[in-house]
Amino acid sequence: MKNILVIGSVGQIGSELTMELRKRYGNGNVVAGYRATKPTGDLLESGPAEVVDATNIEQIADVVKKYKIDTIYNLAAILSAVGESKPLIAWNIGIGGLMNCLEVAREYGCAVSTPSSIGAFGSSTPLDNTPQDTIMRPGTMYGVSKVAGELLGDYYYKRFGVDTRSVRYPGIISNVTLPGGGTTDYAVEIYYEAIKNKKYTCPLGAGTFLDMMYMPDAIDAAIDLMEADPSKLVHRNSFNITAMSFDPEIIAKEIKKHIPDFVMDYDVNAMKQGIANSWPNSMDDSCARKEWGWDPKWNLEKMTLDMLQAIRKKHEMGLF
Ligand code: NAD
Ligand code: AKB
Repeated sequence: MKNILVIGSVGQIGSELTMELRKRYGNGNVVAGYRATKPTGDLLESGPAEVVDATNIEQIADVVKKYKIDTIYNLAAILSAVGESKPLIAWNIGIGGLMNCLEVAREYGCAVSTPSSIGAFGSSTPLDNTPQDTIMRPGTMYGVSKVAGELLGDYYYKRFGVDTRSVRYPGIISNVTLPGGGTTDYAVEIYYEAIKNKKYTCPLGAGTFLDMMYMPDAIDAAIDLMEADPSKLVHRNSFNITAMSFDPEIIAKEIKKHIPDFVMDYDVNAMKQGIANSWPNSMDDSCARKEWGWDPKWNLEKMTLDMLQAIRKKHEMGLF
């Protein structure tokens, strides 16, 4: 990777991935692609930024030509909860946007990374120790687009030799940019509410186990996979990866170790609960470990300490 375009660079993952890519490959070599919201602060000032709507193939091609892009990270998506009320938009961005990236990549010889998700699985999938290769019949538009996206990635690799690689992310927890409307957002919101109000009302019920990951591991995974030796890759789209699995009770207990008067109650959101119930409790990520050395560094204890420190600092600065 030398010249990189990140589409969706102001989102939860994009805002941190773009900065890490700039650190590793040079500020001028990583273009922050955005659609409606212009990047601000370091993201805007540290390197090039261009309007790139994933649904506009000319815009992607123009930026690829202008900056001699060799790798596209396509992060444009509508996440699971929002996607249920906007299925057509979710499909057009998730699949129309991906098709545009793949076609541009085919013409200009780019590699493409488009994250998949635990949302690609559904209630007929084995939900414990979910295998890499298993039944995938999701019950959400988000999941339908993720399965189709995985298949398209493999198709463009096999049919046209486009270097497509991707991970199936679990819920990503971070403290820079808020999550964009998913089912796992609660695991970020709980930290903000713990700092601000010492109280959180959880939309998922006790006992709802889901895979999760701290952002630094998510960023490393995205970059390490694109840097991996292709001769070692048996799979391509997409690799199960996970760092921890917990339910709301477990994360609340961990927060209480640092904020003893923190309390959590429940107001279960039926739509989010239904989605969460159809997703894995915990995935088997042994293929990622074997094929490209996936090895997460952050567990719940370490992450909670770091999250609370970072969010407390933001609160003291009056940022929320
Ligand atoms: P996000 O919603 O925070 O960011 C997505 C970004 O894409 C936003 O900035 C949005 O403005 C932009 N966007 C929307 N439509 C666009 C378009 N037509 N053209 C260009 N940009 C557009 O999402 P995220 O959490 O950063 O997720 C990034 C990717 O990772 C997505 O594919 C998502 O499905 C996947 N993922 C995320 C998580 C997670 O927990 N965050 C977990 C699994 C997979
Ligand atoms: C969501 O909940 O939609 C995302 C995801 C796990 O894909 N965070």
